[in-house]
This record gives sequence, C-alpha cells and structure tokens, in this order.
Amino acid sequence: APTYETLLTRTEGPVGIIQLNRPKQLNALNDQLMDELGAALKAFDSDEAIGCIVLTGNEKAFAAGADIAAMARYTFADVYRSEYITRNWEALRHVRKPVIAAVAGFALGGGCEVAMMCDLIIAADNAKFGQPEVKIGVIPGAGGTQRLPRAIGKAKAMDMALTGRMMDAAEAERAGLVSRVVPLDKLMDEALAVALTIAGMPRLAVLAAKEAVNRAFEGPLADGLQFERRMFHAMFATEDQKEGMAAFLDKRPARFQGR
Ligand code: CO8
Repeated sequence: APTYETLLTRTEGPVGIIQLNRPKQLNALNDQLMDELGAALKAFDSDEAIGCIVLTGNEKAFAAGADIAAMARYTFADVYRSEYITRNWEALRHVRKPVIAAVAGFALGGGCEVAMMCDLIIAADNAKFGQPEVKIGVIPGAGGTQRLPRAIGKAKAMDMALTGRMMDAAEAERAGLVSRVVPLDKLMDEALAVALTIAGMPRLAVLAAKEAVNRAFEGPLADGLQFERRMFHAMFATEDQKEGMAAFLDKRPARFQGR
C-alpha cells in the first residue's frame, strides 16, 4: 500500500479509512495534503474490495481550513495563473463510491468545504463548523458559498459566510448539515458501522443512488427526476436486483455479487 506524509490510510474489511494527519497545524490543507488526498481517494475508489470510504481527522480538528501560512503571500497572479490552492480540490467530486466524513473538532473554511464534498457527515458532539474566510479577507473557495446554502438554506448560510461564526454539532444537525451526532468516543464506531452497512449493499444500486441524489443537488428537478427514473430502470439489468427481490420473497438473507 502507498504511504503518505500528510495522511494515514488503512482498511477495515471493505471500508477504506483516510485520516488527515497534520495535527500540529490542525490538519490545515496544503497542496501536498490535497495531492495525497486525491491519490488516496483514487486508490480506494478503484479497489474492488472497498465498498465505502471514511474520511476523518483527529479529536481536535477535522481540518481548520486551507493552510493560511502557505497562502498568506500569494498574489492574484499566483493563484489565478498557477492554481495554487485550488488545484486538486476537485478530487472528491470524482469519487464514485460513497465517502463519509467523520468530523470531530474544527471543520472550518476549506475543512468545512471538504466535509460538505463528502456524501454524508457524521459529527462528534464537539464538532464545530464554519466558513470564517471573511475574517481573513477572502471568501470560501471550494464550494462553501454553494453547498452550504443548498444544505442549510440561505438564512443560515449567509449568517455563517458573513459573520464567520461557528456552528456547533447540535445546530448543524438541526440545520441539516450533518446526518447524525454521536459522542466523541463513539465517532469512529458509528462512521464504520454506517460504512459497513453501505459496503454490504448491492454495489451498483449504491453507485446509482449516490449519482441520483447528487443530481438533486446539482441540477433542475425535471432532469433529476428523469435521471432517477432511468437509473431505477437500469437496476433491473443487475443480478443483485434479481437476488435481492428473490431473497425478500423467499424470506432469506440476500447474497449480493456487486453485479
Ligand atoms: N492554516 C495554517 N495553520 C493553521 C490553521 C490554518 N487554517 N489553523 C490553525 N493553524 C495552526 C495555528 O497557526 C497554530 O500553529 P502554531 O502552533 O505553530 O502557532 C496551530 O495550528 C494550532 O492553532 P491555534 O493555536 O490557533 O489553536 P486554537 O485552539 O487556539 O484555535 C482555531 C483553533 C479557532 C481553529 C484557530 O486555529 C483558527 O481560527 N484557525 C484558522 C481558521 C480559518 O480561518 N480557516 C479558514 C482558512 S481560509 C480557507 O480555508 C479558504 C479555503 C479555500 C479553498 C479553496 C480551494 C479551491
């Protein structure tokens, strides 16, 4: 398995786990980390044995944002011409298997944006989300102004983006940013349990469901409904659909093949 300087990776059965690992900088996201994250995601996504990916940080921080020390001196010409910072932030969008963000501590700026790029967020009770970029003279640059309003509505998204305040785990759950909140010491157990559940589902149905839900986020309703209908139809071409429905009718456990 490849090794990384800014990440730890491991597998737990069919689950690939990626831990952001720059603890001294609260997992601030620099170019090296984003490059390595892209590579690690790609490796798990193309590994037949992996059915779901968990992305996490440590107890104090999921990630406290893009690396301010690296960005501080950049000029407009630097970032526009060379795509410093913005390069390699799209990797998560191209992962086809489900990715769960298991968030404890700070998920700020780019850290909040990375969590929102994941398919669902499970939060520890000490999690804090925020888009504080405005406080340092910039704005969110990796989807914060787009995904946050879609996730929690305009009122709260404006509040977050304009004041830079943090939202705790309870508020984030009420607002619809996170799917579950659990005690800190249960975070990885819960994330792994969800990931194992997903990994045990018929693989093609999982990929299709993820794609279809993302359509709801990214396009108009009519297109999304049409896409969903076609993907629903397509599932009848899979062996797992025959097996899943037959097993239900026979009152026995299904044995899925991923085909
Ligand atoms: N970048 C670099 N270093 C950081 C960052 C960061 N974002 N966050 C924390 N650190 C470092 C601190 O400098 C400190 O280093 P040192 O020990 O050498 O002084 C260490 O981590 C510990 O941090 P603190 O001492 O500040 O810890 P506290 O517990 O006192 O505070 C906070 C924690 C509140 C999280 C505080 O560190 C903080 O406010 N951090 C910055 C948060 C922030 O502004 N994030 C947004 C950054 S901008 C951004 O993310 C834009 C994304 C655009 C992406 C575009 C790509 C397409």
